Amino acid sequence: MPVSVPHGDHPARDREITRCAELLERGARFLLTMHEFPDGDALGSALALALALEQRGKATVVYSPQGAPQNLRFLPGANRIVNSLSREERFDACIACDAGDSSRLGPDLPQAERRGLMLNLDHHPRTRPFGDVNIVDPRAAAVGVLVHRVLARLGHPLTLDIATCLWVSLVCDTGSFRHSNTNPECMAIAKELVDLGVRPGEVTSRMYESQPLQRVRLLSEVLKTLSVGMNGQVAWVTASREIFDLVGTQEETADGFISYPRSIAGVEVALLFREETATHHRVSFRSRGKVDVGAIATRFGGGGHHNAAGCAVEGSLDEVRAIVLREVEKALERFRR
Ligand SMILES: [Mn+2]
Repeated sequence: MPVSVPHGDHPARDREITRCAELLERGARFLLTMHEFPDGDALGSALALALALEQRGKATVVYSPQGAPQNLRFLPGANRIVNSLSREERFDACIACDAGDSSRLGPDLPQAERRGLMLNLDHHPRTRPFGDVNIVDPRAAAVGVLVHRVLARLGHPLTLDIATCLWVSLVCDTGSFRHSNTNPECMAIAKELVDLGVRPGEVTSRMYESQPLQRVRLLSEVLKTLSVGMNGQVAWVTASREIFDLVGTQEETADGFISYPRSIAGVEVALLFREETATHHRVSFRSRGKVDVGAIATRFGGGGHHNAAGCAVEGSLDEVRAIVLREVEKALERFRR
């Protein structure tokens, strides 16, 4: 049963969706890519579009330098992801999903003359519209919602594989339909996807209940670093090189650990510090809503949303923690009565 879903009530945005659909119809060979260290939204939206394009007789290459994280390798099409591109590759168009910023696309992205037009599908509010066609809608809960709008415009029927990719995109960016971005459009699409045969319980089990033992061991070490400040309004954990070496695992194994400091009562801002090298640290932020952590991350050259953001900061672990926490403190002080 078809479900009525609003596809872009904004006229300019609606035009962009039509332009995007026309470009996809015209081209024969497409490059699909996304931000580095992709999450379920980046991968799910890119793979959904790639599967649909293949069904429409197009050739597609899906490029992600880090491939797919272990818990997302079940995604239909994930086995086709390439982590490098040769200099000879040519495309009619390139589609960037969930990029946030052009600087977050992989190093092998071909120059404009070889990659064709750039389609930018995004919902990051601060995204600089780097595409030739930009479908950027911060109200979209996930980029999967934008892919759904484009496929609806094309009149493309959703297969179970496409539906599964879109479902993962929605589940990832709404925190399994728990976060404040969960809106009627995303729920209407979710219903359509379940109608098509997606099994939410099975996807949950694959995404969140198939952890490698080492990840839980890493978590137990990282949680020992939990610190709280600003009268309990800020909580942070640190994944140092020492901890990664102790457990014998990589930085991406700590993906999602920020949900633990975030879950503490009274915490407005949660942070995860990840030591990549002694002088280079990745910082993830989550906000309960008061503080715009996207603005803080942007100040450090990163980016993101009001409630979820990230950046990389140079300096020792102690220095990075001090300067970042100082910015969070300043942001919170504005709300003090
Ligand atoms: Mn996203």
